[in-house]
Amino acid sequence: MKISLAIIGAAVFAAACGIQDSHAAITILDTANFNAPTYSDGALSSSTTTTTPGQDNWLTTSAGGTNNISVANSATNGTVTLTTSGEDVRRPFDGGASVTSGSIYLEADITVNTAQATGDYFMHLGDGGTSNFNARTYINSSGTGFARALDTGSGTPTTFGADLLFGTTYHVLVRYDIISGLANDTGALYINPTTVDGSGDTPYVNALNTGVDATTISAMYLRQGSATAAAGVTVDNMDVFVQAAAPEPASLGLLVVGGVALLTRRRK
Ligand SMILES: [Ca+2]
Ligand SMILES: [Ca+2]
Repeated sequence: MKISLAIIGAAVFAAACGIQDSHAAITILDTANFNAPTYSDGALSSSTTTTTPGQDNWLTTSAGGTNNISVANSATNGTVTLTTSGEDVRRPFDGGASVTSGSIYLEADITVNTAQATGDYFMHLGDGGTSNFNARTYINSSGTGFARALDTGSGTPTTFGADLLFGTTYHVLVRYDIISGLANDTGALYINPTTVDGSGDTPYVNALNTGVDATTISAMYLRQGSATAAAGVTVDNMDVFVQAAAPEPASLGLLVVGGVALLTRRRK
């Protein structure tokens, strides 16, 4: 929450100064840093059912109890590490929020340890259930390292980006655009973007539109893919956010003036 308050504060300041900032109003829908005291070492969810909350409301999506996705090092700076096969998990957006239009953003810090030629997806968005998955982010082996790709829905990615390095932590940002109509959603994947929403950066790769477009996005997911295709990857600092339309600078200016007047009155 500190982050969003800081952003809102910066936005108010920017608006009051007449600065146009497209990232002004950000709403964080979901976040996970895998750190104590919220998290402790062990499975995010060990349930064999798909509806029983585990740590911090993480739910089993499939194969609970088999190669559970687990938190490590939570006392210092917790992370989760995905391998191949076994449990997949998801975390519904806080307060049951859902997104049915516009752009939605998923970000995380990832360190890839191993990858395979075929490639598989390890992180995505979805409708909160166990089968409708969108913004599927893939990793395959490439050159001496790995590469990433993004599909809007189910399918096989054909567009992998440039080679990246094993053992290096990258900040990845995924944008998914819900567009009215069938088979027309878009998106982009950014590596170490310099802007919050990637708007000032060149995408590492654009999403391939395949499968069924999203109608509702209401959870973030981690997935351990096929034994012959998936990567080994460590994940930290996941979150999902949307941008609200920024208020008009004029009305925000009045709001700031009103706030100052109120403070002045209280001090008297
Ligand atoms: Ca952490
Ligand atoms: Ca669409």
